Formats: sequence, structure tokens, C-alpha cells
Amino acid sequence: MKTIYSEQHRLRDAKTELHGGELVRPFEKPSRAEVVLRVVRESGLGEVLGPEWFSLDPVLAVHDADYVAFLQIAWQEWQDAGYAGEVIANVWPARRMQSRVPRCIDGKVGYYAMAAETSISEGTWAAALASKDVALTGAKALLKGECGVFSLCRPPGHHAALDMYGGYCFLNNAAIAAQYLRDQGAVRVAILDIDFHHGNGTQDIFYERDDVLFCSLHGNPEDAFPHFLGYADETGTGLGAGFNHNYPMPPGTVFAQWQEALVSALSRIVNFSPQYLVVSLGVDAFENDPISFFKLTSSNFLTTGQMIGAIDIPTLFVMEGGYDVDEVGVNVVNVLKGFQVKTEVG
Ligand code: OKP
Ligand code: ZN
Repeated sequence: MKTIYSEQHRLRDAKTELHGGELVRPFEKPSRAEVVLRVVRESGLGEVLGPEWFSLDPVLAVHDADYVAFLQIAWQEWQDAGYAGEVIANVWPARRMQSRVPRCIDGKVGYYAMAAETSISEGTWAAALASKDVALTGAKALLKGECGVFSLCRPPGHHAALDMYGGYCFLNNAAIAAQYLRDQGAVRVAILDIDFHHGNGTQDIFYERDDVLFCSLHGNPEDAFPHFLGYADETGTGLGAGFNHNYPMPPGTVFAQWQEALVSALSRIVNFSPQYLVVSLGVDAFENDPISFFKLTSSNFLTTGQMIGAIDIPTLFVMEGGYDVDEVGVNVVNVLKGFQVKTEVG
């Protein structure tokens, strides 16, 4: 399997994350991608290729233009305001307030942020652009006939909505790739999100559509970030009714229970008969993940890959979360190896 990787991810190296009332070094840090790349190479998974450059058009196909313009200028406007720290939201259009876009940077940050843990830092926008190129290059390889491709994206994307950033995400790489596959002729595309956290951004982008099926396995929002989306009764609206499926699970969930949800999601995907599958591949359901509460083991990720491979749909794996830096590489590569075993054996 080919891996698409860009070292531009290193430009996303924020100094601060708001965690427990303190500013700490972010969990989502460059070494995550370096470790995944190293294990990809050591395991002989396949070639590692750089991304092609894509214009903003595929980004603007899923994100609002005013949001993209904001991401582009946020760091500069924050500097111009004379602030010493990184860009962090501290005010929101909360219940019964206006949803107009303010003029000043403090107001705009609150308008476009869905959470405050994620600082915008110098280089964040450049890294986010490269990350979407990594996803799109992977999608393009699928269109050319590959049956499985790994886009080693960083920063991640699945929390980024139509017009919101947060949860370490700025551009929704998986959604951008899925929409690109649609625009290049695929009639139906499915997205399977196995990151520990609910893919609120991806759900938001496709919630009213019947051409992109979204299934997500994640920590119950009553207990887990992003807290305000991801319940089982969110099943889509309008044309999209019945094309969104959430599998929220409680603290301590082990593989037996998680696997039941995966079986259900995969069966919905098979029934949908998509031309392509995009997997939001977070491995933070791992038992030792520092910010999550599921109990999957490294070998469970191998089984997960086998199960995804067994439905035999051309698949783009898009890297999302996974914060146990020591094991993130093994866990990701286990999914990819498991997928390959099945496809090679047939
Ligand atoms: C991004 B992805 C710890 C709480 C963190 C944000 C989690 C973002 C996860 N301070 N809240 O889905 O892996
Ligand atoms: Zn996550």
C-alpha cells in the first residue's frame, strides 16, 4: 500500500493547548506523524510518496469561503492586534446570542472556533494546506485504480466543520477527499470514522446528503469530546435522512463491544454500495491513549483492518488522532496491514 506524506506537517507545531485550565504542550504534535512514518517504513508497507499540489477549489467544495479566508489571515491579524500568545478563542455565540460575524479578530476567532483547546500558531495554515494535499493525492491514487492508500495527514481534520475549527482540526481532510471522489465521478462514497472522537465536522458537512454515507464509532458525547454532537439519534436530515449513523460507546469499552458496532457500520456501508470508502483513521481508541477511554489493544487494530478489508471496497485511509506516541505507529500500521492481508488473500 502506498503512503502519502509531506514533511510540511512540521509547520503545525503549536506551543499551547488549553488543558485543565493550563496551557500545555499540545497532544497533537509533530512527533506523532514522524513515528507513524518510521513504522510505515520499517514494516515495509509500501512506497512513501510526496503529495501533489491542489488548488483551494476542493477545499471550497466542503468549507465556507469566509471560514477559509479567516484561517488564512487569523495568525496575521492576531499578531497585528499585538498579542504575545497563540490564537485562542475565549468568547462564543452562545445560546440566544447573535450569529453575525464580528469585525475584530477576537470576535472572529470565537465565531469560527468550536473549542478552545486548539491554538492557531504560525505555520498552522501552511500545514493544513499540505495536509489536504496529502488527502487529495491519496484520493487521486484511488481514482487511478489503487485498492488501498494511506494519507498520513497532519494536522487531522474530522472535527473541522463547514465553518468551524477545533479539536486540533482546521480543514476536514476526509470530507475534502470524499467530495473530490464525488466530483471526479463516483456516485456514492462512504466515510467510516473509527477515531475515538465523534467526527462532528464530517457529519456536519454531509448531514443533508444521501450521496455520502457517514458512520462513526466514538466515545459517548455525554462523556467525551466534542460533547455536543455524536448521539445515536442523529441520523441525517432532509435528503440525508438515514445516511448518518453514530455508535456512541461508554468509558471502558473493550473490543468485543466496539467490534459489534464496527460490524453494524460495515454492513450499512456494504448495503450503500459505495464506489469508494474513506476511513477516518484515528487510533486513539487504544487502551493507553492519554485523552481517551476505550480499551482496544494493538492486535485489535489488526483485526479492525482485516474487517475493513473484507468488504472489498477501494479504501482511502486518512490519518486522524492517536496520542500515545510510542504506539501510534504500530497501531496505525496494524490497521493497514490487516486491510492488506484480506485484500491480498482475496
Ligand atoms: C482530536 B481527534 C484534552 C481534551 C482534548 C480535544 C480532543 C481532540 C481530539 N485536553 N479535547 O479526534 O483525535
Ligand atoms: Zn480523536
